[in-house]
Amino acid sequence: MLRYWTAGESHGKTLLALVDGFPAGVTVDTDPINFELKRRQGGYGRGGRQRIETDKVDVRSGIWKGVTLGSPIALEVLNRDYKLERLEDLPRPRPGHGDLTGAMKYLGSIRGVLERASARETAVRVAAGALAKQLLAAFDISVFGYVLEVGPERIEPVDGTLDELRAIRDESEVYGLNLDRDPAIKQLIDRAGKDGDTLGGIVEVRVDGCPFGLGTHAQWDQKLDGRLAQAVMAVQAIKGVEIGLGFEAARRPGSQVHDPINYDRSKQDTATLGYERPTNNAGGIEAGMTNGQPIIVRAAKKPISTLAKPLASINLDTKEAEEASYERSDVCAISAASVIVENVVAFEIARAFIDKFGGDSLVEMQARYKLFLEMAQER
Ligand code: EPS
Repeated sequence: MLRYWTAGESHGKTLLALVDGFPAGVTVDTDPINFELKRRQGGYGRGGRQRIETDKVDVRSGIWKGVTLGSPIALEVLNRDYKLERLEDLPRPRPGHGDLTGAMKYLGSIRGVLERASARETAVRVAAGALAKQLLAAFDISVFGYVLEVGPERIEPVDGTLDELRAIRDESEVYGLNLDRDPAIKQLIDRAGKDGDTLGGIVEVRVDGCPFGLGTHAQWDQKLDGRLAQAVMAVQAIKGVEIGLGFEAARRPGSQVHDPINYDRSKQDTATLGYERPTNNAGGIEAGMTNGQPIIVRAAKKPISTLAKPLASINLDTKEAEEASYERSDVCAISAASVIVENVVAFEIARAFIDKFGGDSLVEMQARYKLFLEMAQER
């Protein structure tokens, strides 16, 4: 079973991810992991912290001569802005952050909760997901995330091949798929910043190349849509997750929701095994299992809760009404969210892949994958 945990505080010494159950025999290249870390730090609307940090992964265990051993892999990203011991507590909880809830739950400080609740922790989730992508790449599975909406504005994706769209996203300062929309989106973010406000948005992730049968209908906690929803919802500030048509499916009759099944023998060697669908409203998952179509996951992110023009709050010592505390923060982190959601989705796909094809070694997985495809083509 593939799984991971993280440790670390926003202004603590370090961030760690411990990845357990990763197969042996995968050549690990840290450059693509660092590329993802850099992308996560970027995007228009980020705050001063990102000028301090230069996130780089250090693989602390589990590899020998650049190849995984099948033993736990410890990933580390150091915090340059380590200053936790010097920081004071916050007196006035910020609405929307974990400040009030955590101080009550743990009967302690706000600082003790906010440091771990901070989205800084997502750096090592991205590192774990980017590692998982190197396993998926061996099976030609790609995971691609981008920004669809910022506040009230939509970035309608242009048409193009995956490679073309990737080039557009990597050129966009907001990580959208329509460069013409960048100026308006940047203006919107600038305005929010000037107003002391923040902005959220919607990101979409698309997974191409998954075979039939990742996930299972047989038990609730192994349904792939359920696992994806949990992983994505557990990203800081995410308030909604949709797969395929998502909430829109509820508004349409069945005839306009379900994807008709055709058969095209010439596509027998592709992920669909020839079972082509003119639409992909299911978002690649039926009954908790992949159906050979691209997986489509969307996530809604709320605006960052640290506001330069703070909302009403209470001083926890005096119980007097006061404005919420303000700490340096970002105006808009939706671009970063697209990188984070992309990578947590990648990890869940790798997990489901290992559940189906075993996870001791890459060579055994490849042999079992090939055998499964042969058997499924004959089904
Ligand atoms: C965050 C507050 C800001 C963000 C941080 C998340 O950090 P700081 O208080 O140090 O300015 O920049 O995100 C990151 C540091 C990061 O790497 O993503 C928060 O309160 O959640």
